[in-house]
Formats: sequence, structure tokens, C-alpha cells
Amino acid sequence: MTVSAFLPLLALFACSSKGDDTAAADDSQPKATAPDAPPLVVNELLARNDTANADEAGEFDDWVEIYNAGDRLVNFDGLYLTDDLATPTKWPLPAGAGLDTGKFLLVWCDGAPEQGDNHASFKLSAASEDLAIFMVADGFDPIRVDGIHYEQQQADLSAARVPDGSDNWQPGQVPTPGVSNGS
Ligand SMILES: [Ca+2]
Ligand SMILES: [Ca+2]
Ligand SMILES: [Ca+2]
Repeated sequence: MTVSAFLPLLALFACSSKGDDTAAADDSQPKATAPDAPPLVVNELLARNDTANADEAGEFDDWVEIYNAGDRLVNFDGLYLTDDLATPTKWPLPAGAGLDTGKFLLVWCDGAPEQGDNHASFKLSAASEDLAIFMVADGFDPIRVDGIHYEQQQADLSAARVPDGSDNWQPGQVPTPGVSNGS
């Protein structure tokens, strides 16, 4: 066999090898950018509800108010609420529902999801706890949308963002469940 007979084979091998290297390099690249988090915030919470307001079952349970601080409707698919940052997908926000811009959702944190779609599977601690909204998107770790770590709470007084959606958390507020925290 002559040297010239080998050349096409060598060329093919070189091409194939180069292709494999390129594929390996692509695998090491960062994945696509994560989708934008929706404009939902934890807007108010009442973690020690003695006499403030009762749920449909007549129970004075803890609650959290979620607010749409953005300019678009937010669908709840893939969104979760949790009181444990190590378990981001503890309780899914109501399936098939959403929150329009400027609107509020009251979620009872009573550990009684059988009482309705807006009853979370966990309770809030009056002493100290984390509370956060997470988003799940295919191919990504759960993404934190918003949340708060709060300290000791007083009976029948809430912690609230004033005004709604701002960074100004105020303790000791007269609760405003499901409506604006004022200004
Ligand atoms: Ca209840
Ligand atoms: Ca809890
Ligand atoms: Ca409120």
C-alpha cells in the first residue's frame, strides 16, 4: 500500500477526533440562563394569631400574604412556599391559579391543606423562622424568588413591608390580611 492510500483515512480520523473534542468542550459550558423569577414577594406575615382573624374553619391560624409587585399576571405553576430553606418545594402554591398585578393572596399556614387550596402544609413559628417563595424550572436547582428570616413575633401584630413590595419591613403592625399594608 502506498502512503497516498492512507491519507483519506487519516483525514477522516482527524476530523472525527476534532468533532469529539468539540462536543466535550460544549458539555463543560454553562447551561442556558435560568428563567426570570416572577415578581412575587412575601408582603406580610402573622406568626402568632390569637384573636386577629379566623379562617373558614373558625381557627385563628398563622398566615402569610403574598403580593404581585410586578406589572404582569403570575401563574403559580412551578412556585412553592416553604418555612425550611433546605426543603424549597414544601408546599406548592394553588395549582391552576395565579395572581394579577397589584393583587394579594392570603395563605393560611395551619398545616391543614385539607381545609382549602390556600392552606399550607406547615405552620409558622412565633419565635423565629424562614419563610420563602421558590421557583422550579426544568434543568435548574430551585430558585429563590423572595423570602424573609424573621425573629420573635408579638401576638396579633404582623410584620409587613410598608409600602407593599418595598424593602422596608416593619414589625408590630396592625394586620391587613389580603389588602394593602398602607404607606
Ligand atoms: Ca385552619
Ligand atoms: Ca414552621
Ligand atoms: Ca396586607
